[in-house]
This record gives sequence, C-alpha cells and structure tokens, in this order.
Amino acid sequence: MGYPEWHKSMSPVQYFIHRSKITIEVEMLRSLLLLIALTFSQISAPAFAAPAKPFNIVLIMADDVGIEGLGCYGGTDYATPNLDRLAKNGVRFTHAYAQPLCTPTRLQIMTGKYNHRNWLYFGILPKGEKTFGHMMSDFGYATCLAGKWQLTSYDPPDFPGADKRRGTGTHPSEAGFDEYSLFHSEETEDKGSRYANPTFLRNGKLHKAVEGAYGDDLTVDYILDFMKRNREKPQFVYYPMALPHWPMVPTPHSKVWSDPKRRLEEDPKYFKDMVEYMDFVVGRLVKGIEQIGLREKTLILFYSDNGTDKRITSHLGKEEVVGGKSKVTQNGIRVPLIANWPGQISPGVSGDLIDSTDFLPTLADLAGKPLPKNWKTDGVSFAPQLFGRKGTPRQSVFFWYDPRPGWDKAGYTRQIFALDHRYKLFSDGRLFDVRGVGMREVAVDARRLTAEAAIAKRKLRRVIDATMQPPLSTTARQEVDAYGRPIRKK
Ligand SMILES: [Ca+2]
Repeated sequence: MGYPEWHKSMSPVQYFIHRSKITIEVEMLRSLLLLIALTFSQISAPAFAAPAKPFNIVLIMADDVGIEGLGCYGGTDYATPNLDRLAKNGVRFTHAYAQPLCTPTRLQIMTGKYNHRNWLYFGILPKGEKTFGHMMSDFGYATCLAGKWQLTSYDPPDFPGADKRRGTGTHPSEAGFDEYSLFHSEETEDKGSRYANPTFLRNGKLHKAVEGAYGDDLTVDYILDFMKRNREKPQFVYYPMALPHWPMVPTPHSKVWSDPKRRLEEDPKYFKDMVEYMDFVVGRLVKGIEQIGLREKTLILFYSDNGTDKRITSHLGKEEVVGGKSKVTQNGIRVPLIANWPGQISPGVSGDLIDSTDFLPTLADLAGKPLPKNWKTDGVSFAPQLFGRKGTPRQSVFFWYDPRPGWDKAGYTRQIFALDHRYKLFSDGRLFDVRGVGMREVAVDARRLTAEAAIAKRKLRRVIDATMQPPLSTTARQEVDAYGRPIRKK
C-alpha cells in the first residue's frame, strides 16, 4: 500500500486515521487557511525569526530534472554523490513542485506570483516585474545571477506575431542583480552553445563561442569569484544552471571530450554524463565555498525548474519513469528540493508541499525582513521548516499553466489545477488520486466519490476559485493560441 514516505513510521491504518483527522481539521479551518495561506495576500511582518547574523544564500536551480534523476530520491540510473550528501546532511523535501516548463517556473520563482498574475509570452519576464534580486539587493545583499536566462526574447524572427514579442522581456541588467553572467541573455538565434564553446553575456560584455570552455564550469568559476570578492557582505546568488537540458551532448567527463570535434555531438546517451556533471559542478561549487571560508555562513538550496526531458527514461526504485517535461503529471512537476547549511540545518526529510512561488517569501524570512510594502505574493515561506519548526505548511499547491504564445507551443492548452498529498483537481472537474510515493496518478470516477474524495474535491475547488481572483494578466483574461491570436470559446 502506498502512503507518503514521511509517514513510514505509522501503519497504514494509523496513517489513514491521521489523514482523516487532517481532512476534518482542514474542513473546519478552511476559512482561516484560505485567509492565511491560499489567497493572494500581503504579508506585512516576518513570521519567522532568522538566525541573528546575516548569511549567504545560494539558490541553485537545475534545468529539466525530476526527482528520478537523483540518488537521494531513489533514482537508480545516475551517480549523484554530491547532491546525495547535501540531502543527507540537510533537509530533503519529498513534495516540492514546479511548473512543467522553464519560463512558467522562472517567473514564479523570481516574482513569487503564479503565472495568471504576470504571464505574457513564453521566454519573457515582463519588463518592470520586480524579482527576488531587487528584493535581496534592497535588503543589503550583494546579488549575483549566473547560468541561463532566456527571459529577454524568445521567438525566432520569422515566427508569426514575433515582432510583438521579441525583445519585450527583462534584460539581465534590469533583473535586480549587481552582477550577471548568462547564457541565452538576448535573442534566441544568437544564443550559441550552453555547453562546449559557450556563448554568454557577462555584465554587458558578450563572449561568443569561447573555445575549449564548458558553460557550467565557467558559471561556477564566476560565482566563486563573486563570492570571494564580496566575502564581507551577505550575498544572494541565484544560479539557474544550464545542465542537464537538451541538447544531449558530451561533458568534460565524457570519453569523447578529448576530441574537440565531437564535443557538440548530440545523442540521448549523453544524458547520464550530463546529470552526473550537474552533480559534479554542484560539488565543485560547495567545495569552492568551503575553500574561500564561507561554507559556515552559506545556506545552499537546490531545486529544479521542471521534470526530465521526455526523451529520457529513468528508474525510481523499480518504477520506470519516462521524463515528463511539459506535462502536468507528476513526472513533469515533481522536482527535487534540498536545503543544506552545516551546523544550522539539522538533517531531515519533509513531506510539506512546496511550490516555486514560495522561494521569494522564504528569502525575505531568511533575511529577517518583511516583504517590501505593496509586494504581493502567492507563495508561503518554508523558512521555518528548514530549521526544524512546523511553520505554516501549505494545504495545497496551485498551477495556472499555459506556455502560449510562443514558438513551438502550438500543442499546448491551458491547464488550471490544484493538488494536495492525495488528490489533484483540474478546473474542468477532472480528479486524480495522487496518493503514495513515486509518480502515481489514477483518474477518479466522479460518479463514485468516497466521502474523503468528495471533501478533497470541494477543498481543491475552493483553492482554485480563491486563487483565480484578480489581479490577472491580460493573457490570463483572454486565452490566446501559440501565435497570440485570441481564442473565442463557445
Ligand atoms: Ca527547464
């Protein structure tokens, strides 16, 4: 029988009694919960006492890897010793979620808002949006943004309607960070390689096809140099890494790397090398922070922006998991989240629900500051849970997912849904049982709901209705196709 792994100390019967009590409590307290956790609320004071001395926060976000990519989550195909060590000595979250694609998650993590608030186009962070970079800079942190961007411009020039969207996003220089070094910083057709012989924009200077270098190696070097130079200040580093996103190409640890002509050779077989190199660069960053004497002052978070590439099949224990990137199923949205800070964070595993809007209020809590005046977030801080406290865990996570308009997005439709530890409800009424470990999802027959399923359905319906209240972006108010043309629904 599957039941969540953080309840493994209970028998299934105890677990169901426990869940039933929670369900009743949720029902009784729904008004309060909606008020404090589920609505678009403004938080005016910190709910959490951060450690007294300011410290550094390094937020690493991998590009396209679900929980099955990491050994510490039960993945069996890739060696990830560095991440496994961070998890073993830190807190590993079993129920962290992300949107199924890059831009939707990147908007949420940087602005603390669900996509229906500020979504315009794929590959665009709307100009003028305030990010956690602005917030942490205002709090007095030295701020560094390094890795992949893809939020200034996306559509190729010949894509219908592209002239309305190209270059309308936020340039890295406007994103709220003191310094940046980024792949895909401007037009897509100029982006070059993210891996071997990388192209990147560093503080306004474009470096094109740097022969012999490898993207994430340069990024880690840059971050360590930034941290060394700013060692006297509290620092916030956001590292949206390039790995292990397509194209599947060799890494410096691949055998064929010794032949420079083969370094951009594409083959899905290189995915294993890429996941393992992702782990290696995380290890190199952690070791580098140790070597510059900042490890005791540095909290490290590791997260991923969406599930694994659909071309890749991996294993989670004995379960075969086909990569679910772009899909709204567990294999598309269930991602790793690890927090590690030696001497400050006690080892543990948390089953609390987390989503990408939660990082911004968590960072504010960690900085010991209230959110800036008039800043509204959909997120809920998980800072208390990092330090062994109960906090105010979410009772559900919400998704407004529609990656249109944008190049290559014709196959997508709008999906609005909410889920908890047991059920997932779409706005159109489809209900799924997601109870248990792994990627399980089973459609529930709406004509034969158990009492528990009926209560959960009502609860998740209220979450969707409450979260969908304004403000809404123009794209959320009027559904459009991949080319930005309004869709008239009958
Ligand atoms: Ca991604």
